[in-house]
Amino acid sequence: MAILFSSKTDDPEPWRAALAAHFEDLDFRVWPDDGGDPADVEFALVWAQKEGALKHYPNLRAIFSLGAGVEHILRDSNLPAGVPIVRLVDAQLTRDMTEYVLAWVLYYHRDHHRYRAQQAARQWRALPPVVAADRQVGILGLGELGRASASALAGLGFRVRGWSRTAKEIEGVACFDGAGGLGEFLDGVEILVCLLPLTPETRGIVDGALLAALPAGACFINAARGGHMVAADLVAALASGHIAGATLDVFEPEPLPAADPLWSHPGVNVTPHVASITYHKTAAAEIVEDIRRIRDGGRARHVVDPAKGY
Ligand code: NDP
Ligand code: OXD
Repeated sequence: MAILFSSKTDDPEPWRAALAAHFEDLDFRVWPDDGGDPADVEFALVWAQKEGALKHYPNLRAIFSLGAGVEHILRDSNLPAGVPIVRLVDAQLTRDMTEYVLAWVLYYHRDHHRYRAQQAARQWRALPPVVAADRQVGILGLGELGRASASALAGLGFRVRGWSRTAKEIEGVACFDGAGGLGEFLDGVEILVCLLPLTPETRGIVDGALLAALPAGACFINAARGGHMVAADLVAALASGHIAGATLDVFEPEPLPAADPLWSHPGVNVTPHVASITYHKTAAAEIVEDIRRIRDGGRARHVVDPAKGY
């Protein structure tokens, strides 16, 4: 069975090894030196493929994203028509994202951003504590990742609210939906976490107006995509003191250029797109399950709706 691998950033070898453990007849081809007859290729595993590259495979049955996001596939205006695009849903990916969100929410909740500033000034001063039950955390996006983070935070006793496109019911989480529900969702959110997919609707959503709707001293964690955030608006909100801190894992462009002022901003923590990293073994097992379903005449489980963009 021929599988095409195409990624500018991922090493193909661990994927080859992980898939070879499941398929004895694996013919693993790495774009562009894919060799052989393109007509043999049934499946593609991709991260930000070259525009139009997938059109050269007439018998492609599914395109798998190497991660949860799919905007890196959908930005290609020359995709083969009718071939399902499948996003990655993997329990390990979800666990890792939950850890990242918990770590940084706790950082802000326990005032580590303020203690860091106090340390720089050699200032020994205990800040008045706020208990989790009095802390309002908001999650933009209640999908696989957002829902798990929201539930974990609720389990720690935080007041949690979440926002999604369609209505949700999640135990311990106040749910808001749609453009009409955004204002009510934001009201009183002291720590805001972005876990939305990047789509034409969500690009630039975290702008000056959204940040202004948060209470003074709020903090922001972006573990989704750099394109969700208007960086200049965030820097202005930090400068005014309205936003007290930001943790950013994702940027546009990536890597974050060395000259970007965000690197040295005292109110910003930068991580290099590591909130949740795809593990070859667990991810390959999910992809293999879908390949088996398709080959048995069924459908992959997490097919993207190109019209929605996620
Ligand atoms: P899902 O597709 O499972 O969930 C997306 C959520 O966003 C859904 O709740 C959806 O609403 C909501 N949503 C989408 N569009 C809108 C909108 N216009 N208005 C309101 N809500 C909206 O995605 P995942 O949870 O699996 O992943 C989310 C994103 O996290 C990925 O797309 C990726 O960009 C990012 N990511 C980042 C990583 C990192 O290391 N930094 C690692 C993995 C993922 P509804 O439920 O109603 O459809
Ligand atoms: C993903 C990512 O989308 O790692 O999975 O960003």
